[in-house]
Amino acid sequence: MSDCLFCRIVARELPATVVHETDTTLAFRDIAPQAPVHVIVVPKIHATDAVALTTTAPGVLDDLFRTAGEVAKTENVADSGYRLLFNTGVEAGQTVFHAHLHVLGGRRLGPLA
Ligand code: DGP
Repeated sequence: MSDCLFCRIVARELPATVVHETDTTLAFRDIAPQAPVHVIVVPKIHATDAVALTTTAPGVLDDLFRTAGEVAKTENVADSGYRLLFNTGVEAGQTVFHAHLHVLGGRRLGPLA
């Protein structure tokens, strides 16, 4: 989708600090990090949110988690622990309507609001 921010990052039309890439996923640093490690993992295919992705490209959800696991290792938070989070819909705080998995770590994270 040409007007989707994360599609444009996937297409390399917009810059991002990429930390990991597979055939189906791209992982890059969040522009406004909420923790020392804050990486966004997106499917290369467009889907509005994670649940929509289960219909659009079911297997890719597994790929997102696999990539998140690799990111956790390379960012050195795999042993200490990290948070994986999908915001889904406006009330949950989703602001970019292309499915994305947040990988957060590097500090003790508080309870979810
Ligand atoms: P969410 O609130 O769950 O939709 O998360 C969207 C995240 O995307 C938010 O943490 C900030 C991040 N973000 C927004 N615009 C950009 C951008 O242009 N580049 C990067 N790297 N991250 C962005």
